[in-house]
Amino acid sequence: MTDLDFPTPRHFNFSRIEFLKSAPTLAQCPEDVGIEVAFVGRSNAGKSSAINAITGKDSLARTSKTPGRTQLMNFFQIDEHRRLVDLPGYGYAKVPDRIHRQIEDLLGTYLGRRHCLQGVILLMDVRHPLMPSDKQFLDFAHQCELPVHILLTKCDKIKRGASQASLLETRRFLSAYSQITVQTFSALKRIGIEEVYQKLDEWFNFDDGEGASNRNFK
Ligand SMILES: Nc1nc2c(ncn2[C@@H]2O[C@H](COP(=O)(O)OP(=O)(O)OP(=O)(O)O)[C@@H](O)[C@H]2O)c(=O)[nH]1
Ligand SMILES: [Mg+2]
Repeated sequence: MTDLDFPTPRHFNFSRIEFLKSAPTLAQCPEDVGIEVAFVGRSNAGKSSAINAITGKDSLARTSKTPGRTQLMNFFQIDEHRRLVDLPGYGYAKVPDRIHRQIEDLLGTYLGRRHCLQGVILLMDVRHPLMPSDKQFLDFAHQCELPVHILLTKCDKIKRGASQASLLETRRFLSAYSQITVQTFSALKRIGIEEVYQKLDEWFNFDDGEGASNRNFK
């Protein structure tokens, strides 16, 4: 375990974020240094939309009504030491088996072996949380001891009571896991953005001047 040896900005800031590269394999990813936070979830869950809402850049990550749009790992550079990663979606039934396996292998390799990966933002549609592929992902993350923060997305599509019920149900399920937090979210209405910032501040070691401690690498 080593302390981070790069300076900590005093404020969370995405103003300079830009697309860095797309990678089809772990070998083609940027050098495994600094800190990465990756967005994962079923195809069409809203990963790319969340990245755009969180960074305040409408067309940074490509969004689509057609599931399975993001098939490569897309890296976005926040600053010299920090990156967000938009990962391919899993669980889309219409993708041929061969592509399914390719995506699963890619996700497993990246999530299991990437040293600079500090945490994962898992997106699930608030109307259909904890699908079998999500549970499979949570087990995998648990085995790898990967911290996970869940966004129950598209909460603008249902009434507040229904989204709170989904939140409670998900929390109940998660009581068996450690290192997993959950919140409701809407990219469209920007609901829950502050909560996401708090989590990213923690993972990215952004210091608000209130004495946030150095984070360690895994
Ligand atoms: N109403 C609403 N629609 C959303 C929200 N987030 C995403 N969407 C819509 O859901 C669809 C899929 O969003 P994407 O962000 O492309 O989803 P993705 O998870 O990146 O999908 P893949 O790259 O295919 O895995 C798009 O039509 C978005 O406009 C949200 O918070 N509210
Ligand atoms: Mg996408």
